[in-house]
Amino acid sequence: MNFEKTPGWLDWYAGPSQPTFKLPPGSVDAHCHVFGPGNSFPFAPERKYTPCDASAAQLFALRDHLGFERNVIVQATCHGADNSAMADACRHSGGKARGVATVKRSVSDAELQTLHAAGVRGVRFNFVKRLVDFTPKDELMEIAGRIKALGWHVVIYFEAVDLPELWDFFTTLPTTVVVDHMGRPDVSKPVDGPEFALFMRFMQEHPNVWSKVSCPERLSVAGPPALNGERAAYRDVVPFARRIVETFPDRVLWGTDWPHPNLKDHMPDDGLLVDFIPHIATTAELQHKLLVANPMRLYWSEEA
Ligand code: 0GY
Repeated sequence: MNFEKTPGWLDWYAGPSQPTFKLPPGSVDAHCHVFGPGNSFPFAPERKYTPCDASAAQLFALRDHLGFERNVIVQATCHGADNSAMADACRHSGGKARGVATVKRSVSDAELQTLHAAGVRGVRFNFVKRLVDFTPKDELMEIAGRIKALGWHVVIYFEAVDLPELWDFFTTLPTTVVVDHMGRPDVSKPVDGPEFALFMRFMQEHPNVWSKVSCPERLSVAGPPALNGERAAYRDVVPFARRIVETFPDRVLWGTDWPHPNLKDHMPDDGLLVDFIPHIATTAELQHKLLVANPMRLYWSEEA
């Protein structure tokens, strides 16, 4: 079967630079994906984009290059609720990858057990309208109740403007709830403004809510640095991520988001992304929580 990549969608950045920041031993890249390869793991018919292939072997090579020890592989919408590529990558990781799946209400208990054995520890509910069609909330709540019994959590992905409408649903979820990419704040607005204050209140009032302080390359308006050797990229995102890390140090995660689906204007150098970390987690203690202690507690609780 042949898959035509979505026009304009860039391939991931080959040959990422060596980060200047040395990751603490045991660091986890807690948000990344595998795509296909499409010939082995076909993309979902209902997908909104067709990515380039990005295999588990390529992800594990990036992990080693950047200095991570483990990955959390998150099911992306282009694979729908067929978790085969993600689960296969987890199974072939030698225990160094966990997964976050997408499931439908029709998923059987046996299928959930198989995913658990592969390394899955969460499900993802996606509310970004350009990525998915609407799923009724009662269906999602039923799934949340079932996966809670397995000790899994729920990952939610949404745009900041949609938080007020989704608030009641999110705050009744019965599990740990992990927000992707800080709830996608508009970083051209003030960090002390009402939109980001609402997100901070969401975390403050709900101790089961965690946030990934990831994806500066997606959120930045300033963009990457000029190609002049400057490694301080995406600085307009720093105040937002740093505020979350310093206020909720025990409830934050970080990930590369490799291979960076749906980026059309530039493809980030993953080495530069790693060099973003010490700007948002400014002490060795905060870095250890963000990169090691927190993801280990959530995904490898038996070892943490
Ligand atoms: C991300 C972000 C995006 C895509 C997906 O599941 C997905 O397709 O999450 C996006 O387009 O913002 O986290 O990979």
